[in-house]
Amino acid sequence: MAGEPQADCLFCKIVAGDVPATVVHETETTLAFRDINPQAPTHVLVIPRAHYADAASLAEAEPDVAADVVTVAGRVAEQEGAGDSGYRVVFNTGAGAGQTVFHAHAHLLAGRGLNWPPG
Ligand code: IU
Repeated sequence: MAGEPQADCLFCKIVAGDVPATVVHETETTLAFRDINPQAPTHVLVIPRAHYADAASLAEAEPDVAADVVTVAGRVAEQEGAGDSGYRVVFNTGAGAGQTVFHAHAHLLAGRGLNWPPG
């Protein structure tokens, strides 16, 4: 069923506490933890606790939770000292765009100059 944990999903296992992660922020609906392969001094993943394959599916089914993900990204950016210098929030969607984990997640990147357009 939509939103239910998936047995083969890495991020569902992190939500369940079955796989360790360095958690930096938690809410009733979201979890934020450090990416294991950081691409910037601050690289945090913000995920909904509920399982949806990508950000658009999450937003369609649970728009309030999608908003929570973006709000938490901003809070963590502040917490990491990036509120003034700026930060980037990215939702890779689909394998062609670099999505490798099919549980919706925002990448929060900060702490260095960020070029545009991204690669
Ligand atoms: P992507 O947008 O689906 O490619 O992002 C998945 C991210 O999950 C990627 O940046 C990985 O480094 C990260 N990650 C992680 O933090 N912990 C893990 O155990 C695994 C991947 I596997």
